[in-house]
Amino acid sequence: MQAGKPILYSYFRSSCSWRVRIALALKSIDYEMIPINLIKDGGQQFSEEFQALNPMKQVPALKIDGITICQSLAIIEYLEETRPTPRLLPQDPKKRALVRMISDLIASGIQPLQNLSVLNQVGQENQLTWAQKVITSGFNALEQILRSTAGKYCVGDEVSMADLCLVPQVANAERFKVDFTPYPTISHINKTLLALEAFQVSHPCRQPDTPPELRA
Ligand SMILES: N[C@@H](CCC(=O)N[C@@H](CS)C(=O)NCC(=O)O)C(=O)O
Repeated sequence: MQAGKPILYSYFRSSCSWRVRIALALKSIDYEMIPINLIKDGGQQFSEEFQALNPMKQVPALKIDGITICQSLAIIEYLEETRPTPRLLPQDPKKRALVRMISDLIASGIQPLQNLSVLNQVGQENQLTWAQKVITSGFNALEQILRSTAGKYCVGDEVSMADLCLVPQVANAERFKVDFTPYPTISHINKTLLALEAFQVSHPCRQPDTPPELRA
């Protein structure tokens, strides 16, 4: 088994990488970051070296405890099982199911439809309309669900994996200029979460690979 710090392969703007950065921050796990620039050099995710780590050619990937884990939710679940404090999945099985349901809604039902490789397929002139359409469709469902599950956060009053998915997806929606008027619950939870330190230190505007013009 490998000793030493975990290594996160991340891109500042990647919403899936941000999910994991929040988990690492909440659980106070010290780590090294290796930036993978998804644009530069035609996309560093396509390099042979990176493909050896993640054959899906996507970030994030986390080297930890002698293994490499890809897929942000699998990474978060591993961190949860090996470093359980603070909890990101509620103890109650019903709440746990709701957290996984919301996480999957975003991670399977929204983000993959508007990721970089899909946007490249739909063509430059259609990208904005396409991204708005898929995010709006997902957010319409999410807003309705959150009205019954939310307290302070997505499910009740404890920060959970669902919140780690929500905030980065809202940032994507903002980048694509989605109208938030129909989403008061999503907006309110997002604002509450962004006030927490773990969400701030992991924010795309504060990463080692954030370009100077996007730093805040
Ligand atoms: N299901 C994966 C999705 C990973 C993913 O889509 N990563 C994006 C950045 S958020 C990526 O690396 N895209 C590169 C590309 O599309 O070429 C996860 O949750 O980790």
